[in-house]
Amino acid sequence: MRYRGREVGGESGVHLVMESTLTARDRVGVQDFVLLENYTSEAAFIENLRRRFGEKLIYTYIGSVLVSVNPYKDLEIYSKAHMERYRGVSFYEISPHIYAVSDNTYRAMRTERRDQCILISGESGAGKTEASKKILQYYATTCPVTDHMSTLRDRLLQSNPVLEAFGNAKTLRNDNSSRFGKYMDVQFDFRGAPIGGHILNYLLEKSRVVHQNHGERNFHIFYQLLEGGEQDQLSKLGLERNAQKYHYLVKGCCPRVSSINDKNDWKTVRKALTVIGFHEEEVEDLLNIIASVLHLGNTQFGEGEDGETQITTEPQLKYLSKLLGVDGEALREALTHKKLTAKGEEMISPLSFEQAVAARDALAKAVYGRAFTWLVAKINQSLAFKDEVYNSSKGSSSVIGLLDIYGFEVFQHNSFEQFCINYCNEKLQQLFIKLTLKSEQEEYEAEGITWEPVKYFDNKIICDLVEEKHKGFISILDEECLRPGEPSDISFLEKLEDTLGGHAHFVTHKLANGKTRKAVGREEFRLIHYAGEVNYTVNGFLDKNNDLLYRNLKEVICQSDNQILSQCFHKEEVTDQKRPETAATQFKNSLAKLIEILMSKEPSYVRCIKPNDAKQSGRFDEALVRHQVKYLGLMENLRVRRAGFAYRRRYEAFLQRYKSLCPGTWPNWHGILADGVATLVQHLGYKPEEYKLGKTKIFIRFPKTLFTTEDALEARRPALALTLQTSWRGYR
Ligand code: AD9
Ligand code: MG
Repeated sequence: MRYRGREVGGESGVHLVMESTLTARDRVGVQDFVLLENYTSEAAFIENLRRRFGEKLIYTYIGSVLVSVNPYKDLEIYSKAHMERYRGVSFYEISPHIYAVSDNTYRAMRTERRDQCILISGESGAGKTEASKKILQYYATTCPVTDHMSTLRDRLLQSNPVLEAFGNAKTLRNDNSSRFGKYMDVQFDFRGAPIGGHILNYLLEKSRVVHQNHGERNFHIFYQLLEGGEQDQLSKLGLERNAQKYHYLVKGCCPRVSSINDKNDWKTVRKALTVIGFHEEEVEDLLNIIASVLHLGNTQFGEGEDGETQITTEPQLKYLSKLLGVDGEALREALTHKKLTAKGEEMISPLSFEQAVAARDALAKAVYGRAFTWLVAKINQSLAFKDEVYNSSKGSSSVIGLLDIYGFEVFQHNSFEQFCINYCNEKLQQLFIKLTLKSEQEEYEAEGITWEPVKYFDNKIICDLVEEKHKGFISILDEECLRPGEPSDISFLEKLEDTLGGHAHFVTHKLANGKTRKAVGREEFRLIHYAGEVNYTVNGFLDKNNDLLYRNLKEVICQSDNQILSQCFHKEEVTDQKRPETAATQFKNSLAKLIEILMSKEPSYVRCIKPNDAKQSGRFDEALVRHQVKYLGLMENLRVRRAGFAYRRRYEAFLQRYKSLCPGTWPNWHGILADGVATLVQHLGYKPEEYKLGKTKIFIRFPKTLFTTEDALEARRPALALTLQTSWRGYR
C-alpha cells in the first residue's frame, strides 16, 4: 500500500511522524490502525500487528488507545535516552510507545489541571504489570524532583517488588501473575513533581496460600525467604532451606521456575522493605507470619485414643505458638475444637479430621491475607503526602492513577477466584465501552458535529447478571450462604438454575441446549463472558464466599503479641454479633468504588495482547491474538474512531502545517482561524462530504483526503521540510 508507514499528523486521530524521523524498520505496517485502508477487516488488523511484532514494533495506536503486544524478551526501548525522546513531544509526532502515553497523560494533567488515569487491560500474561512499571519508571526518571522528593520516588518504585513478592505467583498463564488487583494514585504538586502515592488493593487470591494447581506456585515470598534468607534467620524461624519440605509449597509440584531467581529477588525485597521504611521489628513480625503459614501447612492431625482429632506434629505447634505470639495450648485447643453458643450457653465440641484441616487452612489464609492488607497500609503510610516535608499545598495537586488488575483468565478448573477476576474484567470492559464511546460522542457534540453511532456488544447484560439486586448471581450466592438449614454448593447451583435459567449468558448441564459448544459438568455452571465462555466448578463457592474463621481461632489470634497480627485481628470481631459482608459482596462494593474513582478522571488506555501461550519470544499465534482483538473490542474501537472522522486537528495546528499550500494563507494567516482553514481547504479542493468544521477543530472523514494533502506538501519539499519540521514539534 502506498501510504503504509507514512504517518500523517492528527490530534487524537492519525499520527504524525515525519518521514525523516522514521527508520526503514519503523515503516512496517501502520502505526495507527486508523490509517488502515481496509479498516473493517480483522485480517488486515491482525496482519498489521503481526508484521510490526515481527520487527519488534510492539506498540500500535488506535487513535489515542495504545495496543501493546508482549514481546516476551527485553527490548532496547526503555533506556533513559528513549524516555528523553518522548519527553514533552506531542503524542502524535513520534512512534507509538508506552512512554508517549505516560508523557501525554502527564502533560494533560499539568496543562488541563485534571486528574488522569491510565487503564491497562488484557488477559493474564499480556503485559499489564510490566506496562504499569514502565509508566512509573518514566515518571520517576523524567519528573522534576528535589532531595525530599527523591525519597518518595524511591519508595514508589520499591513498593513494586514488595507487593509482587507477597501478591504475585507463578501460574500456568504467567510466571509472575498478579494475584491481587492494584490501583495506584501518584500525586503531583503544581510544579509537576511527585509528592505522594496511594495504593488500593483488591481481593487477594488467598486460597493459593493452601493450595496450588498443578504447575503453579504459592506466592513468591515463601520461596524467596527459603532460598535467600540467612541461615540463622531460617533457624530462628524453624525453617529448612528446602521448599520441598513444606506442604503448602509443593501442591503444584513446581517449587522452582527457570525464569525466576528467588535468591536475588529476596535481596531486592529486603532492600525495598528498608527503603520503604519498615523497622527491623516489623520485618521480623512479617517473617514470623510467613514462617507460621509454612508451619501451619505442616501441622498434621490424627485420631487420639479417645477417638478425637488431635495434632500429631508437636514441633510444628511449638514453632507456631512462638511465631504467632500466642499460647500453645490455646492454639492446640482452637485448632481441634470449635466453640458453639446454644441457648445462651457456650459449648466446646471436637472437630472432625476434615474440619480440623479446614480450620487450619482457614487460619493460614486469614493470617496471610490480613498481613497483606497490613503491608499495603504500611506502604501507604510511607507514600502519604506530607505537607511539612514538601512545603507544598495538597489542594493544588493532581493525580495520575494507574490501574493494573488481574486479567481475564480461564483454566481447566475455574473456581470462585476466577469468577471474581473475570467479573472484574467485565466491569472494566463496561467502563471502556462507556468512556470511549462517551468521550467520542462528547467531542462531536462539543464541536457541533453530527455523530453516527456504531454497533457494539454491550456487556452490561453480563454485569447485571452478576450483580443485580435480589436476582443477580452474587445475591443468590449470599442468600444461600446465609440460609439456615444445610446450604451446599449443589443447592446453590440449583438456586442459580431456578433464577438465571433463562439468561442467555448462563448455562448449566441441565440448561445446555445448544447455547454453547463445550460440555458443562454436573457440578459446573458456565458464564458466557464478553471475552469467552468459562466453566466454573461450583465446589467451594459457599465456603470461599463466607470466608469464615472459627470464633475460638480468632480469639486466640486476637491475643497475639505479634504487632502485625494484633493490628489485623480485633477483639470486637469476636464479640460483634453482626455477620461480616461476604467476600463477593465486599468485592462488588470495592469494584463499584473503583469505577467511581476512574469515572472521575480523564482516562487513557493501554490494551495488552499476549502473542502466544508458551511465554516465548518471537511467536505470534494468530488464533490467540484474534481472540483477544475480538474480546478487547479493538475492531469496534477502530470502527468508532473511523465512523465519524479519522482525523481531527485544532485549527491553528492544521493551518501551521499546511498553510504553505495556499497563497491565501501563506506565509501567515491573520484573520479568524476557522476562516483560514476554510480558505485553505477550499483551495485544496476538499469536497463538502470529506470534512467538517467544528468550533475549534477541523474533522476529516477519510485518511485519503489527508494523504493527498500530504502529497502536495511533499511536492513542495525539500525546501520547506526543514522549517516545517522544526516548527511542528511540540505544536498541538
Ligand atoms: V496477570 O493478569 O498479572 O497474570 P500481566 O500483568 O498482564 O498478567 P505481566 O506484565 O506480568 O503480565 O507480563 C508477563 C511477562 O511477560 C513478564 O513477566 C515479562 O516476562 C513479559 N513481558 C511483559 N511485557 C513485557 C515488555 N514490555 N518487555 C519485555 C515483557 N517483556
Ligand atoms: Mg500482572
